[in-house]
Amino acid sequence: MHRKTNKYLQREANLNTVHVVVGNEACDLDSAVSCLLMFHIVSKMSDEINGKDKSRTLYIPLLNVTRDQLESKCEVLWFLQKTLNIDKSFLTCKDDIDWVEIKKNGIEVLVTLVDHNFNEEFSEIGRIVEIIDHHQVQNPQWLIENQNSIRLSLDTSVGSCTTLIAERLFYIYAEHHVADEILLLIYGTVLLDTICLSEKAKRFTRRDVYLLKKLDALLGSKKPARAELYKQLVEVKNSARELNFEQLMKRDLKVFKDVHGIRIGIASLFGMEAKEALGLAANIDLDLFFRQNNYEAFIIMGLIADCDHSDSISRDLVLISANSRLFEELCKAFQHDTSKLDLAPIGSDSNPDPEDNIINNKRIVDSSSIDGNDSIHYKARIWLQRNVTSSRKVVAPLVLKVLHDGFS
Ligand SMILES: [Mn+2]
Repeated sequence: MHRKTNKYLQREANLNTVHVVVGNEACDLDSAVSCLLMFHIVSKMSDEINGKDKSRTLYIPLLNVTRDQLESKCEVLWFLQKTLNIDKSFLTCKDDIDWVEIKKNGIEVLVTLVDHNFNEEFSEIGRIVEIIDHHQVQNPQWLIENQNSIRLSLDTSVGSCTTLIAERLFYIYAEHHVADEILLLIYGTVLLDTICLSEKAKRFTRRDVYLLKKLDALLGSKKPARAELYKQLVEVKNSARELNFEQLMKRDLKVFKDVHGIRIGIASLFGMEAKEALGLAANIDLDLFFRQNNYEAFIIMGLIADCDHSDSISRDLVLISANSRLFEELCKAFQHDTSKLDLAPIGSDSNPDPEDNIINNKRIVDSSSIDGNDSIHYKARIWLQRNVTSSRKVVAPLVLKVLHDGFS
């Protein structure tokens, strides 16, 4: 049995319910902090509502990554340590829990999703009772079917899911009863997600701005210098530059799939161009990367932001696939006028098929069997993304639509 499952079950002998609060699979700072704050809120609310019965429900804040993957979430580990003095051994990861063991004795599992609104894995593990999120609805059909049993708080315009959860925290507690350490945790998370309220990136609404103002007032002399804290967080987030291509891609990754199990990964980079990452891809066995992860296509989103001086933001986008039909459909979707991306291809513009020769992973072609026709031919296309306000929240629905409409 897993160490943590064992510990939980021993501590709660009369357990009849486990309520797990789950963040999204990218496990970025917003997701991790949303998870911890929401855990605090639901367990606190339940104490007040259920009173004597509380000992029968166990609450677990669960980071939606394995312990191995947690290592690469540098800014999450750093900021939790810095603000709350929480060490990674206090955090619970996916592989710390053995759900079969927990459910053995008829224990019911309830699930709250934060910072995402669809989770196949946890729909099977338990019953989803609440969603609090700022992404586009990923599976509208499922949400409609379950709308009566799920409490839903969704605001897709807000920069940070933590903003929504902080508002609820302040609603439950008198504002001045929230510890400074928690206020700082919220502060940094919202700053990072809104790109320090950059006007150019426009990843915020009045709700985020209002929240930061409120935090300033509550923290008084302890309020952080925004640009400085933001810069620190970005530096830590990028501190693991020696990561190889696969580790780099996994740092902030979401995977989407269709009903047939076709998988497309979207990696989001911060402080690095997708073009640069593509350079790293040329040095690895790309086919192995695709096969091991079962990807049919892979997308990299780059972001360079300098909020210190010029408030300059640049974004680029890379698409890689060996499936030409899927490649074409995704290109069409991304390049369409309505995509909100405003893409300009980079590379050899004069070449009618610029994507053909960008990667062309030499190792695969060269090392293929005597019959060269068997080699898998990967195509890559790089664009400058002129609409810098569009993040993965914009790209993901386009990808899902291509998957949903079917491309083969
Ligand atoms: Mn988020």
